[in-house]
Amino acid sequence: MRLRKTAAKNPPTSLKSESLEPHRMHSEGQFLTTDQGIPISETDNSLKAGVRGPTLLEDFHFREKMMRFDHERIPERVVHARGAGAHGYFQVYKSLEKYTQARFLTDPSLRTPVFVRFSTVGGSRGSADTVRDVRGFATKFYTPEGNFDLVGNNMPVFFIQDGIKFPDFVHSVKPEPHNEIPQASSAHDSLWDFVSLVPETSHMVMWLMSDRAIPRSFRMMEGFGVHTFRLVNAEGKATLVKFHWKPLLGTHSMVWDEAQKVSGKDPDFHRRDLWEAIEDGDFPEYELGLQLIPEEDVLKYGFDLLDATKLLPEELVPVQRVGKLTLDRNPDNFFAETEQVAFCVANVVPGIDFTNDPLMQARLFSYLDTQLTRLGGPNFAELPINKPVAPVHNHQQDGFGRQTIPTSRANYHPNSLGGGCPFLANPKQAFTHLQERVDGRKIRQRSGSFNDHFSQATLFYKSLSKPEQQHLVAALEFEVGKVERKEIRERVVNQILVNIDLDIAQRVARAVGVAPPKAVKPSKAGKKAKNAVEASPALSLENTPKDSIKTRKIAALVADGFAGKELAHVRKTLEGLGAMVEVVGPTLSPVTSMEGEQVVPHKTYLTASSVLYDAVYVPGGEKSVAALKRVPVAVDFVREAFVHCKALALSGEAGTLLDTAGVSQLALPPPTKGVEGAQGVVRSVKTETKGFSQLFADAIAAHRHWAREAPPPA
Ligand code: HDD
Repeated sequence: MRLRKTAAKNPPTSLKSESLEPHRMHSEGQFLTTDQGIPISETDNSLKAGVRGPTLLEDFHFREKMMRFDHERIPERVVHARGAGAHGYFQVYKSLEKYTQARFLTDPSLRTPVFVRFSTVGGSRGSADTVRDVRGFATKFYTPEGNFDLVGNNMPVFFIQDGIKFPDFVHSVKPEPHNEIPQASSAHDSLWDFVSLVPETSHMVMWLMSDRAIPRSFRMMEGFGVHTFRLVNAEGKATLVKFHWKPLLGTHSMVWDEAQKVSGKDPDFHRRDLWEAIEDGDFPEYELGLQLIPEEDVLKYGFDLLDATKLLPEELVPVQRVGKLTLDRNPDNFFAETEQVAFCVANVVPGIDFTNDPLMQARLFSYLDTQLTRLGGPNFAELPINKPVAPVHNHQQDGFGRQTIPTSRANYHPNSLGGGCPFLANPKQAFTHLQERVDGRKIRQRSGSFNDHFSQATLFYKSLSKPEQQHLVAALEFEVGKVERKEIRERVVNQILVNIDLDIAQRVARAVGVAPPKAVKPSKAGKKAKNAVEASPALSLENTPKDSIKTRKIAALVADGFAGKELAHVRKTLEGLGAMVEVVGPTLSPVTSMEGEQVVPHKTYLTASSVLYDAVYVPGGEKSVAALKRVPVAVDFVREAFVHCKALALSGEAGTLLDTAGVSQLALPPPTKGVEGAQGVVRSVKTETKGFSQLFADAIAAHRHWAREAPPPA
């Protein structure tokens, strides 16, 4: 078993965490009681009339225990039901008072407590983590001026332009209503039916088919506020803003085959990864990035900044990194914190304001409304995890589950009985809605500036590296290939894909049994606007930082007779660089090295799997390698690491495992002297070769080695 670096809970680092302390139940050294505090000395037998007689109604302990159990479940979130949360803090680097009066963005000495919840969108609470989906990235800032919720995703755009279509979109992507199939998957008829009929989904669908939809970790994921918001300074001047989160570990993804296997091997993969990193003291960090745009530039870039299906390329307006978010404490209780946290896009503080993005406007209603059902009434803001650290005083009252005990007789405004309290805040400190001039007729119509649905879908595709493009096409072939109705497949190809890229359309058409289109048809949805950039390198994962192996997990595969000194050396180098090495052996009993030393494996070939690691290492040792070759699941480690393009280090005799795994024909020829690392496979002629560990570390830092990927079928 792996011992975590910090056995005890991290100390509460923030004001919010301290504010939760009175609500925590610490039961160490305490006896059992009922909810009424009555001591209980027997809880295994109900109260009966005779040892073989009926249970008695007066058994209040039984009744309470059963009643509480019967009502443990609450409705799961209608979307984003599966998630994982963490506490932390945010600190701005320098004052942004030029743009905003929000204190958490103007006071660099302030550590603002936060709670973050990451999620998938379509699956139920118990679904797997590594499905192809958008990831939610919702942050609650407990600022001195009240709660600010930045409820974003790991993709910068959205499927639809107007929130009134949200129920339609969500119905189409969720399991189909007649048989509740499939769980947590977009690869089915109703989603693609919707997509084929609603071209505004095109851009986001490209993101959903890209590697961004199968992140390696929540810790290695970007976040986006998606909409254009406003920052407002003390003089009332507004600046348009797009919010970004940039993970300091870089943005990294899995491959589809791996993600599907992880769903079975460890459905909690992302949740566990986040939890363990925080327990280990490897606190996830993200920088807050801002794209600041003058109000008058709202239409400058060939699209409308109020249209949530568009992104603003970083090459046009750079992302300024203004502060850092650190997640440093796991929740004490999943339900009380992660499940009960209630985010709301309408939770803004003075200095931040909305825009007329019709998707955002709908969200301002939906998030408040949904909690009434989910959290059982209007008092959810009083739940400990939702309660602001800023003082709360108002005339709201009563309702199910009220926690606060107002002490004043005056429950209305204005009043004299309560001395006029709570009195109105000074307008300079209060939230003041931006006095935007609005002039228009009531009309159910979309602005013409929202009409171009394809240019940015093309821009996204063109910005990807060749391997990313190949993954995206393969994802389309998989998803559309699962659609049963041919007319839907035809519409996806002929109404959507052909307008994005002819080559994509033709390749997908062939894969899904549809006649390949010949030329790009003019889009019915509107004329293509000219993009201000041809490609945006910032959108490709190829260009993410790849300079560290911090927190990466490496499996060291051993059997009796492995090269012990070599393993110790490689481990020391990798762990010194911040990676985690787990020894994987035949059983959990000690394994003996060729030098006679014993090592206790962390996992076995059965309990671990290549897909759960970033890289695989097999030390030399004739006897050990021969034993590994006899165990198919051990050989699978090498085969899968190779096929998934992960760093692979095989020293001495271990190099021959590539033959056993059946991938040697895809690998470069073995080295004839010393050590060699090509395409992420590091091999040496003998064990204990100089430079072996460092070459391996470099290969792990590169994340994946796509040159090894099998070429697409001709
Ligand atoms: Fe939403 C949850 C993100 C559009 C309605 N949404 C939810 C969560 C995230 C997002 C991260 C989970 C929050 C949590 O962890 O508790 N949603 C987005 C983004 C969108 C978006 C980035 C587009 C830019 N959402 C959107 C629209 C509507 C909703 C247009 C409705 C008009 N979203 C909801 C919801 C949820 C929700 C139904 C489910 C549970 C909840 O709010 O608290 O109200």
